[in-house]
Amino acid sequence: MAIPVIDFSKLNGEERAKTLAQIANGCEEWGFFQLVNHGIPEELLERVKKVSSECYKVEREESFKSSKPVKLLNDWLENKSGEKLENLDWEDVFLLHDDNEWPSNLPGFKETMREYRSELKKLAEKVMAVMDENLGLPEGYIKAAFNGGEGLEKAFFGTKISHYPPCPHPELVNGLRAHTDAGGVILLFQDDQVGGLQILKDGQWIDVQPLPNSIVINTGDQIEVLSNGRYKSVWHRVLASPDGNRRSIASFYNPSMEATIAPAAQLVDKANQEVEEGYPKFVFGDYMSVYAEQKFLPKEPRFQAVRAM
Ligand SMILES: O=C(O)CCC(=O)C(=O)O
Ligand SMILES: [Fe+2]
Repeated sequence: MAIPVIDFSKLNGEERAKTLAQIANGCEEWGFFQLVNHGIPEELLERVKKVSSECYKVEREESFKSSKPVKLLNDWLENKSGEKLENLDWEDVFLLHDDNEWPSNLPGFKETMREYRSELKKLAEKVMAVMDENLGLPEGYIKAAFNGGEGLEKAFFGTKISHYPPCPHPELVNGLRAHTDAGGVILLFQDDQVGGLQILKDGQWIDVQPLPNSIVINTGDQIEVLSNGRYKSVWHRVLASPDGNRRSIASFYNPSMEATIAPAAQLVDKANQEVEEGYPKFVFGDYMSVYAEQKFLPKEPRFQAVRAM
């Protein structure tokens, strides 16, 4: 079993209807799918791989050796206390967004990542427009919902560069613990060779197979709420591996912290609304406060907690 691979270029031709249906199926049945022929130039993707790997080697690899996961694993091995190291991720992470200080001084890093982020943001908006269409919402609905509205902060587009260095004891620790993503639409550019990302599908963990230069799309908790449960955010995790340094670059199109998120009125069945307690309506910043404490737990208590806020 493998997650769907969809040719995004077919959206603009005779196979548009079929491609829309494939994306609808990816959203409804999987929560994860891979796009090929997505329009991001290969040459740019090659540069992104090069600068992010160089950045890790030159600026980060050495300090990973004295990082928290390495220390905790070593302590554990000395003391042999407890079971698996449950509260730990074997990863090196840093974040890029529009107005951050650039975390790397490497030649070409800033220019390349700026260009990449601008392309990915456009791709995210195209994917969101497809979701609007598939859900029967007016064009631009999701984007507008993620923008805070007049006078409020705009939607947030962030990029997280992760490396999962080789781990001497992958049976004791996760690369990244299982979770669903908090935000909107996530676009992942994962390693060509080193796997490890898995999603939970019908009770089974299945691999998100590496496919060079594809972009993996998944939907977060906010798309689940907005779509009134049509598109569920799906559990995923990254396994640590004994060899290979896995690179992954996740970009997320999230609501503004000030945006109010609720199921789209068009998708709420009025007849059932009175008997069933559906998804809550809340301010995204409040959701993130809950998520910060409960990221690795099921999402339902998070929905309950923001309902009560
Ligand atoms: O590194 C990956 O492949 C997945 C990262 C992820 O799930 C996340 O950042 O939320
Ligand atoms: Fe995630």
